[in-house]
Amino acid sequence: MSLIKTIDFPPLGDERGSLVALEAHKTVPFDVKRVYYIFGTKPGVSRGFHAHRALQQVSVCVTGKCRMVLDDGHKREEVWLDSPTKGLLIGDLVWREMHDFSPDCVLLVLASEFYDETDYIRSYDEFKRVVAS
Ligand code: T46
Repeated sequence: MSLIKTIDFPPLGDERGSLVALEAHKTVPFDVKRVYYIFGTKPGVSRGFHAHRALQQVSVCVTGKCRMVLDDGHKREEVWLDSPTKGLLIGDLVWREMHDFSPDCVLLVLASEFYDETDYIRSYDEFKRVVAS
C-alpha cells in the first residue's frame, strides 16, 4: 500500500477567484486541534526529519511547492505538494522530510493533536526500533 495518501480539496471558486474550505471529518478526516504554517524557508534548507507516535496531519502548500518524503521504516516514497487543492494525509509512525521549498512556499498543516514534543521521534535509529517493536 502506498504511503502517499493525497486528498483533493474541492475548489469552490467563482468569477472572483478561488476558495478552498477545510472542514473536520469532511475534507480533513479528524478533529483539527492545531493549525500551523511554515514559510520563509531559506534556500537549500530541508525540514522535518522526524516521526510522530500518535498524530494525524494534513499538509497543503497554499502557495509555492515543496517535496515531501515519507518513510514507514520499510520503504520511502515522495510527492510534490504543489497545489492549494492537494493535501497530503500523514498518520502515526511515518518519518517525514520536506525538501526543495520554493522561495514563496507556505506549507499549511492541520493537526489532530496539540503540540507535544514528547510525541516526536527525532532519531531515525529510534524510529526504526519503534517500528520494529
Ligand atoms: C511536521 C512538519 C510538517 C511549536 O512550538 N509548536 C508547533 O505546533 C510546532 C509544529 C512546532 N513548534 C516548535 C518546535 C520547534 O522549536 O517550533 C520549532 C520548529 O518545529 P520543528 O523543528 O518540529 O519543525 P519542522 O518543520 O521540522 O516540522 C514541523 C512539525 O513539527 C511536524 O509535526 O510534521 O512540520
